[in-house]
Amino acid sequence: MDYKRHLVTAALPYANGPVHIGHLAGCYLPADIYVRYQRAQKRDVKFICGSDEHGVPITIRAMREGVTPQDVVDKYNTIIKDSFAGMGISFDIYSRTSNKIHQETSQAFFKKLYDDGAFEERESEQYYDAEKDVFLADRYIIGTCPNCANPNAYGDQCEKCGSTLSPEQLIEPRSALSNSPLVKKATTHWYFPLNKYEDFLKEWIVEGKKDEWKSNVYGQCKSWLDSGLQPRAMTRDSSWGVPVPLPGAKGKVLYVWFDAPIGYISATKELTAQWSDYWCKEDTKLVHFIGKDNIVFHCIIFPAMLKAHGGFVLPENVPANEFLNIEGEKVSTSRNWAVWVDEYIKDFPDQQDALRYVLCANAPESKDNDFTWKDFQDRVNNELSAVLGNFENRAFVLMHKLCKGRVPALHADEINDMDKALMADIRDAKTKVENAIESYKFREGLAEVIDLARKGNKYLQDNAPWSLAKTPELQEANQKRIDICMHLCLQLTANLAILLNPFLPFTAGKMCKKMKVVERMLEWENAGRIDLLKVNYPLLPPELLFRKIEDEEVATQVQKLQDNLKKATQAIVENSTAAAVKAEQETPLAAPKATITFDDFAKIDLRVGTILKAEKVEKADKLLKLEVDMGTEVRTIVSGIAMHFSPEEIIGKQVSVVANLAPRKMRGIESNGMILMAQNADGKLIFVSPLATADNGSEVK
Ligand code: B3M
Ligand code: ZN
Repeated sequence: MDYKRHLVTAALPYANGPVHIGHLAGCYLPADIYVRYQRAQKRDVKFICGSDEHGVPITIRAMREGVTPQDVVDKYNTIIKDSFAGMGISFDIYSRTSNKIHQETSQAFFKKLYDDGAFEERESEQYYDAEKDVFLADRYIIGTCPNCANPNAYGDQCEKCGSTLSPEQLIEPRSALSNSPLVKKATTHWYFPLNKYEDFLKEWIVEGKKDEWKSNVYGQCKSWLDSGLQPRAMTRDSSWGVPVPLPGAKGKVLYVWFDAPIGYISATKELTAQWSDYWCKEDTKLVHFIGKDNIVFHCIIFPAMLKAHGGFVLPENVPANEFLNIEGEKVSTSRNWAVWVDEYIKDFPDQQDALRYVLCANAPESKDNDFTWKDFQDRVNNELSAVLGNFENRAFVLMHKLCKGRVPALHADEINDMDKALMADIRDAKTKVENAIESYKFREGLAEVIDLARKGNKYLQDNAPWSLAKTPELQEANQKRIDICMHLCLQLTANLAILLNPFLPFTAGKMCKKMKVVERMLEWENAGRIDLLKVNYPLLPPELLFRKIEDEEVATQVQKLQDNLKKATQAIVENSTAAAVKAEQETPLAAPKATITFDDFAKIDLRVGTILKAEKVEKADKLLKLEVDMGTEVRTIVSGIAMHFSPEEIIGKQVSVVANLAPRKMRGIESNGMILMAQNADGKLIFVSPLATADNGSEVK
């Protein structure tokens, strides 16, 4: 299809905390690269984002900080917006879902579905705080843990023994808001029958997008659809959110995942009077950039909503990325295990492109990836600086030394095969980078640009113009060859600026300044040309594009991560409200896995065991060596939980063990089995333990 316009959205971050580099790598950076490329192609493109200011995550943060939800969103909206701007993420609009236009747009959307009879109204019993006159989300409910008698367990989890709970299991549940006992009360909500859209979704995704969407995205959608969709409540009992626009719906708001994606529409309205061209005309290419935890909402729920409403285009693609871990550990906001973008900007002023480079070169495009500060240093120093920066610098230095600071002539009649090969490389690079970006393979695109710089270095090395000018006489005799070589190197430099621009816009801008060309040169159609710089044109003196990252900087950052983790962990232990905030995301749903047969399941020998001993494994931060009583024997099991638990706190714990896992050596220790763990969205691990003491060695089935 020949698209007339492009509408690109990036997930609206919850305004309940700053953004970290995992957010950048997973969503905002690829979106920005894509959009900058489209702009360079002079295509009509709008880049939409904004803060997601509703939902439980916001109200919890407010409770934790002892302020109003409005205070929370005002604070973090500013921090997030500045972080994006600081990193050169070039949204056409960064809006907020608390804006009036969004309230109106999402209410009108809901009302249309309601009037069309698209919802099912259902009544259910839910916990209610009579004193505060509110229904309570699980995390606002406190009571005594049925397992360990901790009197301050939460409705979804006991912090003391780590067990996962539901409010029904708590003994004497009470409200975290008023401390008063809870009652059950009937409440009515509007459910969106996703099951009715299964056929439409199957045809559209399973049949239509198989070869187009990334396999991680397609696979998750297919799993959801294969396991069958259920009606989902699109309203909540809360005082924070977009009020349900129906008479008699007092105290009810739209479910945050109903209103948030509509935020893309509201923000477009705010941006341009032509918003409906972008949302309603079939020749718009709509692309949602998101992280993998948002796939179901963008590929299944929102499209079904758009379909039910009618009149909107559906996303052409949803290139979701996987997650970026930090130093081998999952990012955790509550444990403060993250590299925050606002802090990076403070710690590394003017180094935006260094981070953009590393996050793109190491982007979690098809699997979870790891960010380490050492790798950051290596990539900046050994790739960005040593390959690209070095080539550009040599071209400038030599041009000043051997060509009087001016662009020398090409002498087209005297070019040789090596020159021709380089010219072909310049032309080919355009197509390669273009194809990679158009198919959302940003790592590949960036690697092609670096590869072109590498070819430039090799060409310089092979031609060695400095050796042709060892004496004034020699230089005079060789000047033509020197000119050709430097001419091509400078044209290559100009090409690098164009190709780099979507990825590293700050660097491309600097290169333009040094070449004294206007930024219009960066238009994509100019890539591949070797007449971008005019002969005899004087260029500015050389100046390094990148600085090296020092060992001390790496050490400081690694230390900072450890210090943050320590402080946050202490705060969680000391302050029980902070603990309530563990799961700060609104229902991060892991996709169901493919169906297995009973026989598949029966192959796993699951047993209960008790941890008798636990000790750290030398030179392995993450590993604990455990001795586990399995009833008939004591097993050694090496488990990657050392960042989550101290050895002392887990001794005596009963756990579930995969007992017939093939032995594996880790750090020289043979591990005989695996301990089962639940993992929260924020990365926290919880033991999967029997609710009452079981015999060691008893089978779990
Ligand atoms: N705020 C979840 C998240 O930040 C959610 C995205 C909304 S996109 C419409 O991961
Ligand atoms: Zn407990």
